[in-house]
Amino acid sequence: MIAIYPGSFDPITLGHLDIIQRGSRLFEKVIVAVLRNPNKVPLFTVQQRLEQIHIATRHLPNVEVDSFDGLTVNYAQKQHAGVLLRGLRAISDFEVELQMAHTNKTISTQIETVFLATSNEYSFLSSSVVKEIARFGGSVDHLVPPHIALDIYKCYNHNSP
Ligand code: COD
Repeated sequence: MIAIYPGSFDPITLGHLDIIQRGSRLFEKVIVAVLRNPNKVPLFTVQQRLEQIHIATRHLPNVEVDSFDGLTVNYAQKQHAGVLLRGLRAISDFEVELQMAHTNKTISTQIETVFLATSNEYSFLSSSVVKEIARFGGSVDHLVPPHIALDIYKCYNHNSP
């Protein structure tokens, strides 16, 4: 079974990578799919995010990286995927994710959403938290892979604190 792990990944964090790693043990193939979203101004371009994720997942042979636009379920069908993989950190995630899963079910009954609970050590972690810490000069070395930390420091014009 092929699983799509869709998201913004701006940038990808150790929390996302934990879900990818664990998902790669459950599914034949996991496609990490970055949404090309014209309505959001991201920190990193889609191309930069694809490269960041590619480097961060290159040790996982059954993980691929791609970008998409439009509806996630349409993209999943095009890739012959049966599952959308999502991560859950808290009740607040659950509410949003459940609504998204139900919405997606109304568009395609053939795609199932599978949730993996966050690992304890990443339960607080989000791309927004990473950006906020870096914006105010803090270290994100413990939150993202080293090559992504460097990209982030470059964006905010500071070196590793
Ligand atoms: N631990 C575990 N899981 C985590 C962690 C963590 N620390 N951090 C994030 N996650 C999970 C998130 O809960 C999510 O499941 C996934 O990782 C990706 O997170 P983000 O924030 O990078 O991406 P999102 O949630 O913004 O992505 C939203 C989509 C792009 C998937 C969604 O907007 C979408 O499908 N858009 C396309 C249009 C569409 O199909 N709409 C219909 C559905 S409503």
